Amino acid sequence: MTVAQSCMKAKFVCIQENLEVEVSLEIYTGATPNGWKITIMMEELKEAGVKLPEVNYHTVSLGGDQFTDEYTAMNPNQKLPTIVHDGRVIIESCAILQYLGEKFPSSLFPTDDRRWDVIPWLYWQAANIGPVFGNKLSYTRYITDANEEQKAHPMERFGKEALRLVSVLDYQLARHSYLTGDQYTVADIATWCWIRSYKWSKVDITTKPRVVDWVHRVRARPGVERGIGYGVPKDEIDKFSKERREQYKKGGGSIASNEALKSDL
Ligand SMILES: N[C@@H](CCC(=O)N[C@@H](CS)C(=O)NCC(=O)O)C(=O)O
Repeated sequence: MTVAQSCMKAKFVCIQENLEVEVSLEIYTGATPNGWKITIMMEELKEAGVKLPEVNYHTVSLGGDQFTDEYTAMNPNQKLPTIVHDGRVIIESCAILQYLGEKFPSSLFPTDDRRWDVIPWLYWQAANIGPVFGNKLSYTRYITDANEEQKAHPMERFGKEALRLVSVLDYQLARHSYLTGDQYTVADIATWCWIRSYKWSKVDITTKPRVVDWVHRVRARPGVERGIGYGVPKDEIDKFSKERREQYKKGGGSIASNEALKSDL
């Protein structure tokens, strides 16, 4: 189904809401750390026994789907993921996690005052882990339009900051078994999606055994196993093949290059 067709579908079911037809949940995502946050969340909700509406996945290929007029109308930030539910479009992966947590209650997102244990850490992920690990990854693997000398300063800066953030995570894990307490929540999902690929971004978390242990504990969850399988062959979930490394490098390189940076829509 094209983006336009699925938008129409979402609208159609909403119009029928008065007739008590179940509203579907349209998920626009892809095989990337921000994309997997949502596919993991959906699988975790299933694991939690939550009753979900009909869910339709639409893969956003970062070769250009994010820049089409239809996608931009939903997500003017032109990034994945995006969801459409009940006539509402939600952008930003962490806002989507919160939305799903509130709409489909489970232990993944407290609905009482304890949600304030979780929300600040979702913001922390969005404002720190994502951008810093994303930049570290870009300079480590993707950027081809800068030489080693030009890359040295941002590499050091984002590398140091990434390690500092890992030590913040370690501090939290010294006090309880998950990021925000003894309960696994959406904040763990959001943060884990970036930390788990520490080898790809070359951020050495191995000096923090508690963090390594948390990476393994989260990875062992059946919902996580299924969620990170979105868009990836089963035997490449934890280790990219040579071909996939090349494919990610090429795709990442063209997204990360200065040539690709637009200053306007
Ligand atoms: N803050 C956004 C970041 C989303 C983001 O950067 N998504 C990447 C994939 S992981 C993307 O769509 N990149 C495409 C591009 O930059 O053109 C969120 O959390 O949703």
